[in-house]
Amino acid sequence: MITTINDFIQEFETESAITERVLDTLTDESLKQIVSDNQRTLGQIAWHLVNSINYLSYLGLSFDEPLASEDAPSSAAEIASEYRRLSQCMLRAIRSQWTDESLNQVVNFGGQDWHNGASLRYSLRHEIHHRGQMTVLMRQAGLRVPDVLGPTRDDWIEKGVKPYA
Ligand code: NI
Repeated sequence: MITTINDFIQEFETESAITERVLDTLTDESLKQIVSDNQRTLGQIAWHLVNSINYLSYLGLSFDEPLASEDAPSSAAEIASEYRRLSQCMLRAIRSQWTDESLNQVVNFGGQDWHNGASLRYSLRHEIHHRGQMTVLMRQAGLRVPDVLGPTRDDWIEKGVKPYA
């Protein structure tokens, strides 16, 4: 449960710096990498991560810029820049429209009651979940995965350290 706006902003900024590193590593070609036949592509998962920020606007926050589109762009640079735009939009909305008290309010969404604090926490976990899926597909697409929560295998090799299996 997130109980203060500041807690959320700090947590979001820590995570979004990592997400930006991951998104900035994508190439247009890599977006076509698929999980398996008839499953989502890396580009669709990346875009799902980005346009899920829209959901916070359905909880009563009003964004001062257009929401992210439904369809995934074919440009990796556009996905990364839309993530930055939407994130800033969402943070501006939270800072200007919610107080710590707002986090205790309950909003009915899709037939379920959601505490705003729980929704913010869910949005962080959702981003982390899909980011984890992305890094596997990025490896399969031949990209070098950036540091997410510690050095990568490539980082160890570069330092001359034998990576753990
Ligand atoms: Ni999802």
